[in-house]
Amino acid sequence: MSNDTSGIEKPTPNDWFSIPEHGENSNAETRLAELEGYITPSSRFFVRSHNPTPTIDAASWHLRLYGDGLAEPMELDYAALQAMRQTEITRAIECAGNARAFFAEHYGQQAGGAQWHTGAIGVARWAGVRLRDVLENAGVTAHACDVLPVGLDHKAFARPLPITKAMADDTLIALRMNGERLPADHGFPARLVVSGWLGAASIKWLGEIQVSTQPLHTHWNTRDYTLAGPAYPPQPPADGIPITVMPVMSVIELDWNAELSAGTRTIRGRAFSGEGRVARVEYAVNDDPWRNATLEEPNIAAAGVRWVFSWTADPGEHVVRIRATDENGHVQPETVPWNDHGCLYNAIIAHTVRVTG
Ligand SMILES: Nc1nc2c(c(=O)[nH]1)N[C@H]1C(S)=C(S)[C@@H](COP(=O)(O)O)O[C@H]1N2
Ligand SMILES: [Mo]
Repeated sequence: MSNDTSGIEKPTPNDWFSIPEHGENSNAETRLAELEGYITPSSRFFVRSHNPTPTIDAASWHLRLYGDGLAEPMELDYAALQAMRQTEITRAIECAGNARAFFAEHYGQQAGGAQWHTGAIGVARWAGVRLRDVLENAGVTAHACDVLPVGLDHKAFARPLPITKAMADDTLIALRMNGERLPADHGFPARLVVSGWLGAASIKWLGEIQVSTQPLHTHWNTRDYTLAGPAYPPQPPADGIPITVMPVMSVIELDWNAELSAGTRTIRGRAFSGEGRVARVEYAVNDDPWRNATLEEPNIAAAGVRWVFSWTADPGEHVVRIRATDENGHVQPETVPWNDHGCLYNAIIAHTVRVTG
């Protein structure tokens, strides 16, 4: 059933969310057309879970740290994490499968998985403890290589990350989202926020963290969330290239196949790069040349920027294209090579807009 969101706790009304085809009952994407402002309210933040939202009692919850990369195993409860130094960062979380539906548009064949349009991205203020502080308290050794956070959801979701990323300033064990305790659907009582990386790295409902002196592998960095297919060499034991940083991408804050009335219209959207700040956003209407959109403050690395342009819309069918460039000079491409899991579709998208007279 494609409209079933029974695995999500919060309301997912039609004016805030659309439900991707071939998703699980715990998937809902944000309708970007209904958003205002830089921060995505938690009530409207997309949900991408592989299992229904679990109910976790913070009073009896523990985070267990173990593995041969630590001096000794350790357990922390909710109060202990709250008592540690808290840091707040503003960051996007974007699913690696965001815009997967466009593989079908482009290649005439669906890539397997939830058919997201462009709403599997959101920006929030995340507050909590640096993962580095927790690892250092647990006596992380110089030989630590990989860190494996494990979720407490049914069929525990788990995806490793290298120790260097785990120790970064902006890798957090978040306890709060947008000034409130984490909502259940977004990982209560604690989730990881791995800045700039695919959403799948930001493990929700954290239960365990293994620290290993050896490289670690799970289904989620070997058989999914990889770039696999004819254009990509396998990296055994992975079927392709395990995805890390998210590429430069833009979204337009209009519904898919939007209808507008004729006149001077303000077109808005966002652009994002996992690697840094966005340097430029351009737009092109029909066959007109590319022009610069205006970037609005704030412009935060790995959280993105809002852009705007004014358009004199005449009645008829129009095609609007957006192209973002990040500060490292990476530009959204015209096409993205096919990959079997339908990940990292960041090509320029042709938005059809119907203008009525
Ligand atoms: N425990 C757990 N963590 C998880 C997931 C999951 O299914 N279980 N999904 C991941 C994926 S694929 C994404 S894109 C993000 C989505 O975060 P959100 O639901 O808060 O938007 O959570 C990640 N963390
Ligand atoms: Mo994801």
